[in-house]
Amino acid sequence: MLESGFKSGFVSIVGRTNVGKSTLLNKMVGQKVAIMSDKPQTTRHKIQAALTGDGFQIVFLDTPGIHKPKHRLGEHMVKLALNTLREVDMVMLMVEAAMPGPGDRYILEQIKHIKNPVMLVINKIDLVDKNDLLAIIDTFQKGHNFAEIVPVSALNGENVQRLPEIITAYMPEGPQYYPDDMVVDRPERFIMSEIIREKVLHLTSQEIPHSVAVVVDQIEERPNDLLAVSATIYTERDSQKGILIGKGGGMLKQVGQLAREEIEVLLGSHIFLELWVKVKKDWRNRENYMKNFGLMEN
Ligand SMILES: Nc1nc2c(ncn2[C@@H]2O[C@H](COP(=O)(O)OP(=O)(O)OP(=O)(O)O)[C@@H](O)[C@H]2O)c(=O)[nH]1
Ligand SMILES: [Mg+2]
Repeated sequence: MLESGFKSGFVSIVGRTNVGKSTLLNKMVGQKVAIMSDKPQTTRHKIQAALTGDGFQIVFLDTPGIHKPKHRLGEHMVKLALNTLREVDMVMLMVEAAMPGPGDRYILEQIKHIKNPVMLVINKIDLVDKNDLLAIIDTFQKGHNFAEIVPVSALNGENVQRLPEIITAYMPEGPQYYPDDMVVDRPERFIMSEIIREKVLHLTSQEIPHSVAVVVDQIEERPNDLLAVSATIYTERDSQKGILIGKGGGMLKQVGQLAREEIEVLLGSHIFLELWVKVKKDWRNRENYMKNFGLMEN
């Protein structure tokens, strides 16, 4: 329904990997809709989440971090992110509070011809002192004609509450795209698989976080409000499978326990979580696997 005066639109959050895009999105919409980690290339999908307020609705797009891809999956992720630039009413370019590097310059080049407003969000200001921040703002300002520049800390929330009002000023009049009670465009099955992947990212290192995909195979309702969930963690090599299972199954147990606890809070039901680990060699270069794992559209 188009109410007169109602403002709405789409805002894509883009930037290098690990700058804090998903952390900011979660903070803005007030719930965890996207997983976060200190490992690069955490986000693999384009996730939409709505922030609805009095007279406005902003639909944010969380996107994979822009990086130099080393395989087909990476290429696809970067394309997903860059393709949003022209789909949205406003671009939110996120950088870290540091002098621009080659990665930032590449992205500035990509947004050069964007007609819609681009807002620069300088994140992680909790890590720099104010004088350095002024020099950083000054340098970025010379790199593009930004509609707005807002320094924030997505982690501690500094300045985050100012964003909706600033963004809404740039939104056109439009309909409410999402109902009031709908925040994220992804089903529970997707969110469960992401939570499991997040626990793997937190508990493992080096190549393992990147080589993992998670698919929820089955969700079955059992008596007494119990949900039995069965999921498979795919990885690329036998050695990685060994590490993921761990000594005496210890690693898998830890992943399962942390994921189960979070899914239980999310769904408010008791969860019986069964995890499997399988090897699909070189899956990140094979589109049929990427499609099967829900990482690419058919
Ligand atoms: N100190 C500090 N750390 C932050 C802040 N925002 C995010 N982080 C941390 O930065 C890391 C990356 O955060 P994510 O939100 O996963 O980053 P992302 O940009 O979505 O990363 P990709 O999905 O890989 O592109 C995590 O360890 C966060 O806790 C911040 O404001 N301050
Ligand atoms: Mg992310």
